[in-house]
Amino acid sequence: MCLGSENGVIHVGFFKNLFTSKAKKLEAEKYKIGMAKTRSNVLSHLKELLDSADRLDDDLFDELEEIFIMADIGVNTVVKIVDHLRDRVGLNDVTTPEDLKEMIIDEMFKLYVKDEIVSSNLDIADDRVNVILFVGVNGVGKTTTIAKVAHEYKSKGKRVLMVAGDTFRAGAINQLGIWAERVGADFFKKEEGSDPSSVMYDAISYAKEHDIDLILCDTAGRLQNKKNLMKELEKIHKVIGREIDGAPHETLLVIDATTGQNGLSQAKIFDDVTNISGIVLTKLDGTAKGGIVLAIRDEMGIPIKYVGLGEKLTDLEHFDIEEYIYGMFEGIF
Ligand SMILES: Nc1nc2c(ncn2[C@@H]2O[C@H](COP(=O)(O)OP(=O)(O)OP(=O)(O)O)[C@@H](O)[C@H]2O)c(=O)[nH]1
Ligand SMILES: [Mg+2]
Repeated sequence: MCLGSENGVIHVGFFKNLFTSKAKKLEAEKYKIGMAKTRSNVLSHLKELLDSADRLDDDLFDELEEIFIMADIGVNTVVKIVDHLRDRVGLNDVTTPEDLKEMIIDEMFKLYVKDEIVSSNLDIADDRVNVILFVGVNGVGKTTTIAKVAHEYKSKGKRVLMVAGDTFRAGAINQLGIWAERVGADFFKKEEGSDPSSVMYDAISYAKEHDIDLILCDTAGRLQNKKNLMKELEKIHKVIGREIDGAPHETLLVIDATTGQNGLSQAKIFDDVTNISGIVLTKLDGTAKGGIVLAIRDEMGIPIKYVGLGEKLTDLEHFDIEEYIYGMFEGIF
């Protein structure tokens, strides 16, 4: 990852030089628009704090903690970040709040990247039928995200099948059907109340007969009973895996950013019962709690693959930590 970082500290003014390609800059602008609330409601306080402070004392670090917690970075993660900052300030003999800005950004990058290459690409290959399963609690944006992903892959020339695996209510089936028509994707459904696993089984037969490249499976988000949820998801996984080797190739957990830490604890239940390969964080545009990205990464260790930045089909972005940080801090630092 190229961040212009040397000796652990990012170069002063790195925002200006962050994006050299035009395409990348354009993508970053979408984050900037989508994260306007986080930037203006919370992180602008950070600028005020650092611009008005004249030394790095305990009060300043306490206030930093408060601001990060307001941005929903999560208490454990915030404590980690601020402890690192205190240590580094001491070790590097940093004395001015201005220098601390670069360190804050650097710590956030490091927290996300850790020691590995974090890719937001999906495991999708050209020579097979690919299956992606979407899970998550009610109302987080599963169905809308499926439509957005379908739109993305249709635009890339793939044949996409949207599968109505949320058989719990008729409305869910219809909603997905309407999206499929709008996107121009194939659509597979059975009647309300059908066993979701049997829907998946039949949908895979359809996919094999119709040269489908990518199957996107909707699921119901009921969480009332962990045991049932586990059983249902296990069964779905088993059926899909039996019909297509190595499938589902991705199981994406959808989390609503506006529900903050609460959403995060719900999400952990899914992580307990099924093998999650990536996170989709929706409604980042509707919240001042954009810091939740860092809490999810730190507490769940699962990469964020997509972020939802609005309700339109094109309001879905592959997650990129540089663009995200840019969206949070641009104009503040
Ligand atoms: N602002 C904003 N709204 C979103 C985003 N993603 C989804 N929504 C909205 O969130 C609401 C719920 O979305 P759905 O896709 O129906 O959620 P779901 O998880 O399928 O819900 P259930 O099927 O009831 O479990 C809808 O009004 C969407 O338009 C996003 O990224 N930003
Ligand atoms: Mg739905």
